[in-house]
Amino acid sequence: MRIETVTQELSLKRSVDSGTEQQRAAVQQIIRTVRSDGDAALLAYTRQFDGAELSDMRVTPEEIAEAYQAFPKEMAEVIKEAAGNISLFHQKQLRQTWTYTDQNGTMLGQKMTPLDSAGVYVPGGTAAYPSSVLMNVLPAKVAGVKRIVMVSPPGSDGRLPAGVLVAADIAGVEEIYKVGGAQAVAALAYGTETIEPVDKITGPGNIYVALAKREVFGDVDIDMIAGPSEIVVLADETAYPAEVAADLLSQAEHDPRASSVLVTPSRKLAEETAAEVEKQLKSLPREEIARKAIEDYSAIYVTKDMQEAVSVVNQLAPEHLEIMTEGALSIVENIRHAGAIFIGRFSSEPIGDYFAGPNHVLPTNGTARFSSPLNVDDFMKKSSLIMYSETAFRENADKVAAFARLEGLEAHARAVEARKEQ
Ligand code: HSO
Ligand code: ZN
Repeated sequence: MRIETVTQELSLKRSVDSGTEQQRAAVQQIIRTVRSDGDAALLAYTRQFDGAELSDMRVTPEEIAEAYQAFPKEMAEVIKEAAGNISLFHQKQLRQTWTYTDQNGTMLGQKMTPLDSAGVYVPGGTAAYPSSVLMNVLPAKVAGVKRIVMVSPPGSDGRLPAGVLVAADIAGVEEIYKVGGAQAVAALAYGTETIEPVDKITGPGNIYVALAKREVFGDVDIDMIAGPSEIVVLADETAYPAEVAADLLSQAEHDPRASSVLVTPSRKLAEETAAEVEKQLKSLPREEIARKAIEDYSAIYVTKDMQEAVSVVNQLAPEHLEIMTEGALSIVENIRHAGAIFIGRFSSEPIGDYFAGPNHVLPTNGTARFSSPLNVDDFMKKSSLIMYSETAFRENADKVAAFARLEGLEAHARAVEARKEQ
């Protein structure tokens, strides 16, 4: 693993895939076809892209029962426990409607309403993570979204993975369709004979899914477009190299373009961690993926002190930050940009990926500078409430009418004055 002394510019590259012109055109074509041909288009694309011959995309209660049969009982229990932790954490985020009344008797406020419906995309293949099902569905559940739809591309046998179905059932999803890719996004956005449209689409996917989400945005809401996973470990000489290396590799194994970074003022830790990464890589089942991520998108930065290390972290604005230093908690106040902050030796990132409760859908690629983890607010909207009292109205009507005339909007001014006369 590359060790560098921090100078002015950080050399780290991160990867954003914004797709080619050709991919964009293909996605637009798929969306058009789904809009015109509905279910027939979905079934044809599923045959073409997933090699599955379906007559109905709906997942039946029998399929859910079969999934439970095929899935280890004790793992279903673990998923249930994780779901409980995730729900509890997200309940804390729930905002209530609020109002206040001033001494003039005017009432102002903000009314919270869950979205009517949300669609969750679950990728196929090896990235069909039951944990991501929980992380996308449960905030919507806690928000009070009534209709939650899940879509996912079937294997060539026409089935979805048992773990995904079990997680969806535990999270309370009642509508699941075996369809993926840009065609699934189009169906969620515009509807077909079988699939009613939704108000918001969340969940990760390949480049076609990402491009399709961008395309339908505006007609429906979408979540962020996630890039490859990233971890930054901020550590000093008190950290254990074997643990730091294991954590770096835990995210490197996600994607050949994942980014794992150690920032430390300790050259000794840097060198020992680099050696550990090499050693541990050799025994990983996903060695090839992790090695690419480590070679191409990862680095160890040695800084002159902890203050410089913190400044590097803020520059990186990582998706995940682990702090393994003396007095780790006291460093948190100096961290300005990170999607999730894991504090201390026992908060290894996978604890958060699966179980602790906070969401694992986080801003990547430096977007933690301005965005937040997926949360309950993403599935709710606010309406402002204005109930002006007569006293307040009479006191302020002239000011408002004058403001309207300043903007050349006479009808606005008269709407106010119409009431003044009575
Ligand atoms: N670290 C990933 C989430 C994940 N990890 C799912 C395992 N499964 C992005 O936060
Ligand atoms: Zn992970």
